[in-house]
Amino acid sequence: MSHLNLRTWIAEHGCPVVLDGAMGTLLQERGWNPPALPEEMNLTSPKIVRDIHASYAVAGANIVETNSFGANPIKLASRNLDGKAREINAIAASLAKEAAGDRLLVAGSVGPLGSLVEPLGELSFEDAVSAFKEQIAGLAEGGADFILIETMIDLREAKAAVLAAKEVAPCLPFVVSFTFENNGRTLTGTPPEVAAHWARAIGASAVGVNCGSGPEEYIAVVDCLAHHAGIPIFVYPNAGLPGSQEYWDPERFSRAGRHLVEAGASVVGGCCGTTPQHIESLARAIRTLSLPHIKEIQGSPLCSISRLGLAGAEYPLLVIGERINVSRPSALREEVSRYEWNVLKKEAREQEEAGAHAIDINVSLPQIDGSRAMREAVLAAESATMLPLSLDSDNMDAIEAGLRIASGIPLINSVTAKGESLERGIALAAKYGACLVVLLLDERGILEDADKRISVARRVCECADALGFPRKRLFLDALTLSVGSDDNAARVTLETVRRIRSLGACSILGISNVSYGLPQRPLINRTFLAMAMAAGLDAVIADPLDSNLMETIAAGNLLVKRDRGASAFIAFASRGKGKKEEDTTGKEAIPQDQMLRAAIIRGEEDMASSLASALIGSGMPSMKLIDEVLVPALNVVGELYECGDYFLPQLMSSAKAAQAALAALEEGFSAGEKSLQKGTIVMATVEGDLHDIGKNLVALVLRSHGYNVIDLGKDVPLDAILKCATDERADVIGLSSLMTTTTKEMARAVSAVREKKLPFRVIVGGAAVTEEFAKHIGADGYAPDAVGAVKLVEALLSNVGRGEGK
Ligand code: B1M
Repeated sequence: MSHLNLRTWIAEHGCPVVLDGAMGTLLQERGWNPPALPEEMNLTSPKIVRDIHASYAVAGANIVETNSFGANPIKLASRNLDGKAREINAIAASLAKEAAGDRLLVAGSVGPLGSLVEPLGELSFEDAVSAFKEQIAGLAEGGADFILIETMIDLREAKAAVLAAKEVAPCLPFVVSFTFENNGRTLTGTPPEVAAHWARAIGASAVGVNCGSGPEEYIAVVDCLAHHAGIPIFVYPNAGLPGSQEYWDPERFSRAGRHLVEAGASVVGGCCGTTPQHIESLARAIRTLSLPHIKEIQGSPLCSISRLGLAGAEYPLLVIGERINVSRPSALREEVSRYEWNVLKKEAREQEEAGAHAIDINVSLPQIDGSRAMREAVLAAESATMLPLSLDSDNMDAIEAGLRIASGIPLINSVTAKGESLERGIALAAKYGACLVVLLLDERGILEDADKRISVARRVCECADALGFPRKRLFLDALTLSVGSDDNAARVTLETVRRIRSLGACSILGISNVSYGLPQRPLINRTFLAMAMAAGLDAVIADPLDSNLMETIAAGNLLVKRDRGASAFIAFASRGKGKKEEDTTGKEAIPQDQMLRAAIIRGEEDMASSLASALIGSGMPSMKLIDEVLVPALNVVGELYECGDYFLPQLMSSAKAAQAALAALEEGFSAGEKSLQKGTIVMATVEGDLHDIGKNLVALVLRSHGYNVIDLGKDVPLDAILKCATDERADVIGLSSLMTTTTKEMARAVSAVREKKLPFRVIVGGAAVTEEFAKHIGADGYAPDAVGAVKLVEALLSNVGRGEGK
């Protein structure tokens, strides 16, 4: 196996490196036909694949990518080729290697699996890792020089691919490249700064951006990556937006390539729509430019899928919320002992709202499986908050279980400076791209003076250096002891904090111990915190719901010059004012319908379900609840998504909460005229469309009015709908669509029914459909909502002898 140092290779190249261009279009020109997968050509037409690589080499590419983008066992299964995944990848790599010779590098291409990973989709994280492992093992076997994990939109899926690479091909460097939308984020909400910090932390040799809507859109993305990555940047955009316009010609593409290098890219190539001509022109255009300087990174990063929190001298004190801790009896502890997570989610949400920058999770109870608990707790917390997580346990197996699944850069809390504990902590943090809290105590226990604690700190830093782990990702805990039992305790801690800065690591403290055994603890705690901030404290583990403490932090940041222009303090002060006004007027209980609305918007499934049941129980008519609470709440979610405040994960959480509320309504509806059998309706959301909440609702209400409704679900092909309607001798086909792109399926359905002279009426509805559209496609009717659908069906069926003659 190769021991390439990709960063050095790029640096020694002397000028920007040229990556090759698209493969699919060229394969299509030479005989590849879907539904066969392009990667099948590795088996059936190896010469064609090799020739394409060679044409890119001739064009001036310095790196060629294997024809293996979708050659993972999950995608290959659609062609019954999953058993050949390793072989197809090995051949892909060897074909590229043959064309590349010794002069060029071969990048082993690894694209998304084609199934979303939990919790966005059904695929388990470990199944994703296994699928990637098979692919990467093949690429390594065939001689790829490095692994290029590309077109990633979900940080968790990218992490599965990275872990697979580390586990099956530990000697191969890897690069992770993301696809960003025009709003500057991936579809799941990751911005470039998070992608950049995460890729570096998890050990990528470079971070990249590829595909997308064209080179110009990526200039700002590359600029942002360059500020945050600290590693080289790959960029290989499409030659314009696929489908919507003609692809760009080579000249225009290569001009944009120059701008991408100027923005900070070290490696430039092409994605969809690019050809050897584009690459030749690009190579000519960028060869004369200098390699961009790689900027030194500021701050120590923690991040979630969408938020970055930086710690360090230039940044506000990083507040890690401490409330999710089962060490004391509480409702949280009760729930955690049953692996239930409602209180945990609530605590996570409340701490985020109170201004925490990260959330600590301690769910270690002796009677439960620590690894399972940590894993489930991480997923639950991530569904409730957008903040990075701190995984708190003395059980390293539990920490590792959490680290595997956590997205972004979490914090490990904590290890000691004792040899084995420290080394395992650093190894875990390096493998999973985490930061690490190290308590400054060693085999001798807690040391009583600052000199001794700093000598431990120095040893920790040297150990990290020796293992190649950056000091920036160490959070050294100077240890807080009670001034009640030792009046020198706080001074020693503060002095230790002051001196940690010079070691290039971060300092961190939990503060509440300082007042143990004394009266007026909150006063002592926040005074101590203010003094620690003056001494240069970078991060604190504290209760963000303690408003006095948060006030001290806001003012402290301002006073120690960690709040430029006082903007954070002013924002904090105005928020506080609003809150106080709210507090005086908000004494009455919030009405349950408003709580349900909020629960759906926040994606609180259990809460939505119990509130919906309670509202129905208190006599609220189901339709009123749907029309006045559920639908408006989802409309707010849609608006939040549209304006970029929500991303796919939040959209999905809200959808699940709405479904839970709907399920709670179902019982009330089933008391309807179920037995009447007034006619048969086949319902479906059309092919390509995954929205089914509205369709489920229409089906529910029709059923409650005595119709026999056969619900085929979502994303249903037209053939299946027609077959079912025929088999079931349906009276009506009801189609739902929420995407402008999928309404054309409705037109196809109406045409098919008319052409085949089938005896069904077709009615349509859904947010993307209008009365005019229904008329235009010749549908038998349109309904704006569920009640409208019942009226429509009743009108349609009262005009004919229903079911007769069938
Ligand atoms: Co998506 N989504 N979504 N989404 N989603 C919309 C529809 C969107 C408008 C959001 C936005 O950008 N503002 C937008 C579509 C833009 C467009 O094409 N014009 C959108 C997008 C872009 C997407 C994705 C592409 C996001 C992405 O991946 N980047 C993706 C597409 C996936 C796909 O379908 N291929 C996607 C995914 C999802 C989730 C899976 C996360 C989730 C759906 C989960 C599920 O349904 N199981 C989701 C959700 C929840 C929404 C919003 C927020 C809410 C939809 C909803 O359930 N509304 C939605 C924004 C919005 O609508 N405000 C949005 C409540 C529901 C009761 O209303 O379905 O209209 P509705 O049904 C009504 C009436 O229309 C009528 O009766 C119902 C009751 O009054 N009705 C009928 C419905 N069907 C009928 C049939 C009839 C008669 C009446 O006769 C047969």
